[in-house]
Amino acid sequence: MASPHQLQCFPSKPRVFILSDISNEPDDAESLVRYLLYSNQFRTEGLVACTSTWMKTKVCPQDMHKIIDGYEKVVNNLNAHAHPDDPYPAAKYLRSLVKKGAETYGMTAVGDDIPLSEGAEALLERITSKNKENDPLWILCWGGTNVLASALHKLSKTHTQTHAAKLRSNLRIYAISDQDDTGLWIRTTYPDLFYICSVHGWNQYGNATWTGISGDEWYGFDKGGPDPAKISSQWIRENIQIGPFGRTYPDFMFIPEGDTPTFLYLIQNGLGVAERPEFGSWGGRYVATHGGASGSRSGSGVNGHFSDTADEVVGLDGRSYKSNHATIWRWREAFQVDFAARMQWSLSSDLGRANHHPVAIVNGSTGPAPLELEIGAGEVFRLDASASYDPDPDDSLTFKWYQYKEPSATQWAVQYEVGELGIKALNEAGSIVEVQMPPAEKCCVELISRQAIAKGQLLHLILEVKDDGVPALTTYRRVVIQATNEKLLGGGGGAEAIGDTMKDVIQ
Ligand SMILES: [Ca+2]
Ligand SMILES: [Ca+2]
Repeated sequence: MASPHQLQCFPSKPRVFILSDISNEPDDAESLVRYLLYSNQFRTEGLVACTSTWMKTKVCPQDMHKIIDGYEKVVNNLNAHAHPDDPYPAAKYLRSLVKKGAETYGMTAVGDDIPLSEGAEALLERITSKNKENDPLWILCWGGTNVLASALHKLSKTHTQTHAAKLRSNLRIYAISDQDDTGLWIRTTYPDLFYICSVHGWNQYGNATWTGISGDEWYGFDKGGPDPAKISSQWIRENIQIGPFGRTYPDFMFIPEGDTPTFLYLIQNGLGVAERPEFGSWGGRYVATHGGASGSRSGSGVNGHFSDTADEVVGLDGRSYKSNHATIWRWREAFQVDFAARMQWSLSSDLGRANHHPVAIVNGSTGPAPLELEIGAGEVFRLDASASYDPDPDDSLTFKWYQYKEPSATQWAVQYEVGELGIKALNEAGSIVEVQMPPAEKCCVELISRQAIAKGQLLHLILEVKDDGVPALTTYRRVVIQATNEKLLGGGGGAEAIGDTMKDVIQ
């Protein structure tokens, strides 16, 4: 049987504050159920029931309480499957976080003479509270954003401009589209805010990245690509709506769990890097909407808005799909199975009766943060994940390495821009590989001028370590490789030569 000390652990935990229009339809309740199964890897600091365009005049905190009541019945079981350093929060603590947002629509809750709702007070308190490590506060917006808008308005009225900007620089927002009129107001009033949000015509959610979680059939995109099997009512009934906690997961009306990508984005599985939306994760991939360097940071004086981009993924039918939705549905099998495994934890405290995640170790390094390397263009290097292990003694592991090209690109035509990493397995298990860097002319030249540069592309290699437990779980490790080119090789033949060519034609 697994030793609890061998289980995955989380040395740091993102601070999370959730705003949810729970009970406008069943999907926020579903998302909260899933969220609580991951709550031992977060520091949850707020659960506020809010309005949205779908529910304009009431809020439903009582439905958060119902889910927490279900959670209370299983939290001891969940703790048996968690590393002793990372226990699940007590139900009593979670209940203390539940507050009401304004019971009014959008901007009618925002203004000099309008008192803050108790939810907005709680959020403002978290925004202004000292936190020793200065860790960012992630505000996950599952409905309208007037709780956030009113807190930010109050912040700017009660603090100097500089201090308010400094406090805003510590906020990270992931909003599920704009669901009232405050989203646009927030982004235009405080353009420095780090704000992940798909932007599209009002209520045109089929265009939004987040619908990639489960919306392909309902919205009719990418038909034939994503596998609908693990989002079907039957699969949910058999794998999720089980036991005292799973039974709090309601049947879906439109699509299940539209809001879940906000925290899939933060899950510490080794895939995503929260500060870098363009790197991609279970919660999708987003890029800065302004020009300039990728990885724009809140408070840096530039626009902090991140929005849609695309990944090219081979679908269920073997065809290639390139869409914003694919940045999420490409991971569906893994994140659904992960959810199902955790629901199994809620049923029993017996470690032998459920599966637990592999622990991925690459070149002696473990943990969810990426392994960062600097390697010269054209060079060959080795990655060794053979020390990876599974806490369940009977499980064996498989290793899959692949390049994630899109995060390295600065534009849509990834195939013309990003150099190829050659990957060769050095042992039968595939746990040790040799990696060949692209030549300097592919990874260390300016895109248009083709001038050689000393620091070129940031290349991304993903390792998936998968066990053979039931259901089979995956842990990732991202290797981020800065391509270097000290001797400035590989340049030439770029745009500066275009003028010469034209002259030739004229002569
Ligand atoms: Ca919602
Ligand atoms: Ca396992």
